[in-house]
Amino acid sequence: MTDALIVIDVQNDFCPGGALAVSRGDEIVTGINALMKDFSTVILTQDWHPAGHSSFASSHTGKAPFEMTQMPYGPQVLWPDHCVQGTAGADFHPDLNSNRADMIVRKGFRAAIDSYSAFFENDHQTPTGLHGYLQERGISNLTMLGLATDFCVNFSAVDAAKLGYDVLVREGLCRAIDMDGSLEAAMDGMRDAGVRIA
Ligand code: VGL
Ligand code: ZN
Repeated sequence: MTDALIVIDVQNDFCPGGALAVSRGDEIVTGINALMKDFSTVILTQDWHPAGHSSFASSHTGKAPFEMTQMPYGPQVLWPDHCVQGTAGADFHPDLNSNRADMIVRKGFRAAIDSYSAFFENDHQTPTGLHGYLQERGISNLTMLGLATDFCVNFSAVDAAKLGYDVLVREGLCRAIDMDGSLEAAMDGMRDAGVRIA
């Protein structure tokens, strides 16, 4: 009863053919569905940006996807347009058993700020409400997986560990973007934060 499975951003745009495709991102869906059977609580996160979101390179003149920019809250990678609210790319992968979700956390819906973590936006301050939800339900142990290992899974797992949760990341049920060593940095950062990796 104190455990939850948190499935991060298993959405069409992060799967092959999507706008910000993560290599082999679709491979994890069957395994995630199977693992859901071991949990009484399943929570999904959904990247959910308005058109013209400030994390999109297309919103910044002279910038290309995967370049960096400086936001008021710090450095930010600029992405191809992805997971725009109400589009097919923002939908969960069609085979993901989204019916199992008790709760769907949407994030990245404020135009001026990106949100990798399921707990806080990229200013590390604005809460999504997930912590309050878990606390009210008495959930203290989190298993996390999904897309992408080095961005949304990483930020979510590190924030969860900092908030005091016992956190396990199932690496085999994650896939990474892996730009400029971001995967290795993320794995080190998660371990340093006390996240267990299986
Ligand atoms: C993600 C980049 C931009 C993710 C979301 O789900 O890891 N990455 N938006
Ligand atoms: Zn996004």
